[in-house]
This record gives sequence, C-alpha cells and structure tokens, in this order.
Amino acid sequence: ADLSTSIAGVALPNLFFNASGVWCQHESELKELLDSESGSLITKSATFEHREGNPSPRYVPLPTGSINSMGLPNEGFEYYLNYAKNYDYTNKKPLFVSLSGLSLQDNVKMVEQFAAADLPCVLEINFSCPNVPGKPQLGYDMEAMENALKVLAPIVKKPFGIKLPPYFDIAHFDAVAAIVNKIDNLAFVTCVNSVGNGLAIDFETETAVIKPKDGFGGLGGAMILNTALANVNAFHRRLTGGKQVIGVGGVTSGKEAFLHVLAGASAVQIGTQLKEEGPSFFARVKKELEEIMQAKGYKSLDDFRGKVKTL
Ligand code: FMN
Repeated sequence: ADLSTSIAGVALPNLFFNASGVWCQHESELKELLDSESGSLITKSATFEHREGNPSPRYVPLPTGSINSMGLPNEGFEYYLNYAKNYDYTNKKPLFVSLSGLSLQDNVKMVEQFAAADLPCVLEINFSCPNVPGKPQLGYDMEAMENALKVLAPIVKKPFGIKLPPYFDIAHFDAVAAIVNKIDNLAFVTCVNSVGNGLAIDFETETAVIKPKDGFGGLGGAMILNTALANVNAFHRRLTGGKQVIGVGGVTSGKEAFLHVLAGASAVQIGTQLKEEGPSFFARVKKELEEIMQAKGYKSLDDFRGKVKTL
C-alpha cells in the first residue's frame, strides 16, 4: 500500500509524524524522529524567548490517554530557526516548524525572520495557545483569530498551516471555516490540539495528578479520538480551494489512523502514544495501516480519504 501524501505542496513519504510538543524540543529528539519511520517531523512550539515551562509533575499518562500542563517549555525560536537553517532538505522528510507566540507581535517577529531566511520548511502556527491574559486562547476568539491571520498570512507569503483547538459546536465549525477560507495561502489546519482543561484526580490520595493550574490540563490520547475525528471531518467538509486537514488526536494504532483519513485527514500526527511508546511507534503504525488497507483493498490514501459514509 502507498502511504505517501503531500501537505501544502510538500511531499511526505508517508502520512505520519509527531504532534508538536512531543519528542521535538531538542535536536537529539528530532534526530531520533529523523531516524524513525515517520514521514516527517515538526519542532516544539516555539515562543520568542526560551521557556522553562511549568513545575512538575506536568505530564501524566492516564488509563485512556494523558493530561498535561507543560507551559510551553522550549528553547526559544532562534534555536528552531537555526535547526531549520541547518536542516538537510535533500532528506526525504520535509520539516515542519511550530510557532506559538504569546502575542501577535511575537508571532509577527518570528514569522518575519522565517520569511527572511526563505527556507523550504513549512510553518504550523499554534492558534491554541494563550493570547491576551484574561481572554480565551486565539482559537476561541474569532475576531482575534481573523485579525491574526490577516496580519500573518502576507508575511509568511508561502503556504502555511494553523493548529486549532477542538470545537464542540456546529456554529463554531462554521465560523472558523469561514475565516480560514478567506486566507489564500492558509493551506492546512491541524485538528486538534489537546482538549482543554480536564482534571485528573487520584482516587487513593484524593489529589490532582499534575501540579500546575490546580491540576487542570489538556487531555490527549484515546479519550479524545472522537472529538478529533469530528473536528477533522467538520473542517474537511467545510474547507474550500484545496485546503487540507492534518488529523491529530487519539491515534494509538493503525486503526485510528485509518479513521482519521476516512474523516478527511491528509496526514496524521501522534502525540500521547509517541510519548509513551517512543519513535519505534512509527514502524508499528505504518505496518498496521498498510495491513488494514490491504485487507480492505485500498491502494492509496486517496482511495478512502474523506469517504466516511453516513446513515
Ligand atoms: N501542541 C502544540 O501545538 N504545541 C505544543 O507545544 C504542544 N505540546 C504538547 C506537549 C505534550 C506533552 C502533549 C501530550 C501534547 C502537546 N501538544 C502540543 C498537543 C499535541 O500536539 C496534540 O495536539 C494532542 O496531544 C492530541 O494528540 P494525541 O491524542 O495524539 O496526544
């Protein structure tokens, strides 16, 4: 079976890569992704300055996924800009770079420097991140989101993508898709970021399992699969002009990856399961998806992408 795909006009030998934030903060981790069977790789969401992030424990695996409140620990955007400058683009794996400015001004400054460097990497700007204190994250503030896109898109110039939080209301799918469809060089949306502000409590000790934010944190892994599939499919149905969806959320095996593509995903990222299993996960998930495609008689992703049936 052929697992190849392309995102924003860039070819990937297979559809799988890491979700930003997992296995990608340091060069040593990115090297392990390069050495794995992933089809691509994306760097940790960068802020303008280096950040230590929140106090630990800040990530805890749960029986059906994970909870985290990392607080965006990262090396600062120059580290990732340098990584992108030194990246070997003759490598078969294209490079994605995630940016997560804490303000529009920070995003503008970072995007300007990437544009000036004129690199073949693809930007995924994280719209599911803190914006103005006291206001919802960018992805939940339609006006701020549209304004940010109108400012950033002409600076990026090239095709780029945004990482979106999950939505839970049809009116929100409609509103966000309408904004995305207005921006010509916005080539893809990545759905979904963590399901925000869950709370995991240990039954025995009666204590929250992570330390930051009184235990509140983003949920990932198996428990968010159906929310992720709904978001992938909602945007797949609404986006126009060849805009694509990258699916992320709840992939633990080839089966969930298959469902993401059926819902409309053009590529699939993995967070929690990669963190738990390590980069050898990519060989497993590839093999499992190939076996599923073979059993169902599908030769390429195009054969079933977006073809979920409804009753
Ligand atoms: N998403 C981002 O866009 N930027 C990040 O820096 C980021 N950091 C994360 C760190 C951890 C430890 C985890 C578990 C997730 C992080 N995420 C981040 C969200 C993931 O990229 C992904 O959207 C989410 O975990 C859902 O995928 P999953 O179900 O495969 O875990």
